[in-house]
Amino acid sequence: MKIAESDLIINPDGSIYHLNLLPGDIAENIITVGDPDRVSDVSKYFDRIEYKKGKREFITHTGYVGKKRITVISTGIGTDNIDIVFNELDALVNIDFNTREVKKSLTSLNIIRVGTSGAVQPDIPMGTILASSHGLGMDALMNFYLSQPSAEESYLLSAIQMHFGHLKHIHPYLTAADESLLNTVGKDLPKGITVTAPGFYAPQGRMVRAKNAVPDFIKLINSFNSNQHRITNLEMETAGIYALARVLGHKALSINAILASRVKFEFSQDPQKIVDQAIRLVLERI
Ligand code: R1P
Repeated sequence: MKIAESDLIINPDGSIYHLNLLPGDIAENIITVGDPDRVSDVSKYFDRIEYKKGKREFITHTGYVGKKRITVISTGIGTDNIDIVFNELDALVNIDFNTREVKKSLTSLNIIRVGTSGAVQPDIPMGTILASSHGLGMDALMNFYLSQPSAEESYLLSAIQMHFGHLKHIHPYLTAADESLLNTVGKDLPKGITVTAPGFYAPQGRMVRAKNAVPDFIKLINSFNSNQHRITNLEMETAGIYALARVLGHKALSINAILASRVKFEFSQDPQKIVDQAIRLVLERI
C-alpha cells in the first residue's frame, strides 16, 4: 500500500522531512543523544567521519569506528521528538522512497541512547552509568500507538499503577529494554526502571515557583519495589524510545549518565566527564 505524501513527507532532494537524511545515510548501529552539541562529543571518537548533516535540533554524523559503521543523531528533548526521530529513522530503512511502500525485507536497527539523568535512589551516586531495564512513560505518546506489552511488562505496570494509587489521571506505559543489548552493552552496569517525564520541573518533582500537583513525587517513585524491580532514575526520552522501538521492530537500550542525585539534592560539578565516560563505554561495547 502506497503511503500518502502527507503522511510520509519527503523533501525535494529525496531526504526525510525533519531529519534531512537520505536512505543509506544511516548505519544500523545508532546512538541517540538529546543535546545536539553531544553529537560531536561522540563522533570525535570515530576513526573516520563519512558525513555531517542536520536540520533543527536533529544533527547527524555517520562514520566508522574500526570497520563498524555508526550513526550518532541528536533528538532534542522529550518523547514528542522521539516520535519524529524514530518514525523517520524507521522510514529511512524500511520504506522504499520511490514506491512509498513498506519494503518486503525489514531492517532492525540497534539504537542506544546516551543521555543524562537524575538518580532517585540513595545508593546510586552521581557519576554512575546506569542501563534502563525498563522505561516507564508518564507522557501521552503511547496513547496514540497500538502496542502489545509482554506478560512481564503488564504485571510490572499493574504493580506500579497500584503503588501510584491516587494518581489515577496519569496512565503510564512500560516497555523493557532489548534483552540482548541490555546483556552486552549494559552488562555489569547498575540497572533499574527509568521514569520518562513529560517535563523537567514539576513532572520530575522539582519545585521552583509553581505549585506541584503531585506532592512527594520522588518518594512516590523511589518507594516502589516489586520482585527486585525498582525505579532508579528520571529523564525525558527512554520510555518513548523503548516503546516505539518495540512497535517498529528495532532494538533499543538507554544508557544514563547520572548527573544529579534527587535524594541528596546534588548536581555534578563535572557533568561532561560523566557523559564522556558513558560515550566511551558505549562505543567500546556497541
Ligand atoms: C533535560 O535536561 C534533558 O536531559 C536529559 C533528559 O532526558 C532531557 O532530554 O537527557 P539528554 O541530556 O540526553 O538530553
